[in-house]
Amino acid sequence: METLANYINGEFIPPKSGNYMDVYEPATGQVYAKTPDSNSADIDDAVQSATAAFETWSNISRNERSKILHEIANGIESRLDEFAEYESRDTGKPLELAKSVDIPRAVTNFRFFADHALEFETESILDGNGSINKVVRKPLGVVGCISPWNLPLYLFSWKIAPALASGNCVVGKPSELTPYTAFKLGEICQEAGLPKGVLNIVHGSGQNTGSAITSHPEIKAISFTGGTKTGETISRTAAPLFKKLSLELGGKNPNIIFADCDFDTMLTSTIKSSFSNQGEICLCGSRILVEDAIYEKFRDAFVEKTNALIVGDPNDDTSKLGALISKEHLEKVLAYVALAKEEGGTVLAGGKKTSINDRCENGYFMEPTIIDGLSADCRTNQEEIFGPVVTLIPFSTEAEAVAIANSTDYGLAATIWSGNPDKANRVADQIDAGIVWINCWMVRDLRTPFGGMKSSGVGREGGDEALRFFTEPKNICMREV
Ligand code: TXE
Repeated sequence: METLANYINGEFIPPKSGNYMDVYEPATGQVYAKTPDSNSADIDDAVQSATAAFETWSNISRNERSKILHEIANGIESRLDEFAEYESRDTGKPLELAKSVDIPRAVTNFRFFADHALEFETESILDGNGSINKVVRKPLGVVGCISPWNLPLYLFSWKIAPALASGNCVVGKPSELTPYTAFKLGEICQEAGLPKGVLNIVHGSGQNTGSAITSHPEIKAISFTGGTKTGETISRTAAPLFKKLSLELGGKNPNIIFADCDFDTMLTSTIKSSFSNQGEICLCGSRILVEDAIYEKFRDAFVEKTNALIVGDPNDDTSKLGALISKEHLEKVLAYVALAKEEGGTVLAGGKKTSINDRCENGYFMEPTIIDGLSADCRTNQEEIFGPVVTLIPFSTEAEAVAIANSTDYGLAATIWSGNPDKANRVADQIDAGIVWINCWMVRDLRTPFGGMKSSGVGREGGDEALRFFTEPKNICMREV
């Protein structure tokens, strides 16, 4: 059994406490590795090495930093298949998805910020009365990046790349459920010539390692993606220390389907937005609002397509859904199906745990599930499930669709399907969500702001927003002499 190590000051080292946690392969239910459960002593070491590296890293040219980030991207890309296998083993997601989405996107994250940081300009503001304001931005120092298990390297790199590109040194923690690609990223950094201490990857639980990061006085900012409750806990710890906070939290995203949409395109996309990555993407649409006029037509076609999706061994090319992340998470998602039934819902497809033969017989698999007949305000329609479960909700007017869409505490993303651009834009304007897609889903230009409103988060990632977050502005106002 493999034993993972922390990557601190450019070296792989064991946790000081000697404590480890089991790492499970969700598709088999078997433990395949041990990962450190680091504590504040390890975080102290990581912060010390990051602090020591900061002066050099923040002062080398942007071009130099950019070159090294490109080398990291190249390093991951040259081992893409291998990294995809690690990611699929850790998460239970289909290997094909890890190969086509997760790892390529991690490569793109490093490349994008390597280039984007070069274009991030100092602003100049002339006041017309003889003075000029120059807004310069400096890196913060040592920053903390904490990421979840659903898109492990994709989301880890989405934070680390802008932090490093703008001159910060990082103490990063991947989810304890999916540590492997972050562990291997240390090798890539060594090969890419990233100076020691610039990126430190410390493994462990949220309770021990995560909280040691958020409470460390020398860590100037926390960029976090994960559950809303964890976001609350982190805010409570970090706010009194005046840390900058970027929180990307949960969602309960509505898909609003109008009768005048391109039905076939909408249906194909809705299958993806419901069940990609077993529904474990914060951007998945979990409440499908359908205009009365096409409700039955949509329901029947959607059920038929969903029943045709193959849940199977992540290593099989035919598998569209793999295993859920953990036994506990599978039980949580199944409990929501039971709750939906109690709340009066009808399960139209799926709803059960499913068994896969041979090596996957103890894996955490579940059928893609569709439920209808629930009120918009019941718990099933209000709480984040984060699994392959969607509900159907009919609506009759635009105003009703908007009211239902906005009726949860969340406000991450929404999708609108309509052949009428005026109507679609009018509705988009009224939806409380950080990201609204019209006639598409998951189309991302990395320059655009990414994040949620309400309980879905604070702040935005992506493009300039990320570089602003990881830098401190200073306004220098000079009067002409
Ligand atoms: O997230 P956690 P989990 C949602 C989804 C899911 C729920 C729980 O609803 O069911 O969150 O998932 C670290 N201080 N999303 O348990 O616990 C933890 O170790 C500092 C939405 O994985 O929030 C991990 O590295 N750190 C989401 C990271 O936080 C702490 C993606 C996320 O873990 C900590 C994943 C603490 N006190 C889950 N406690 C999305 N929006 O993409 C935990 N962590």
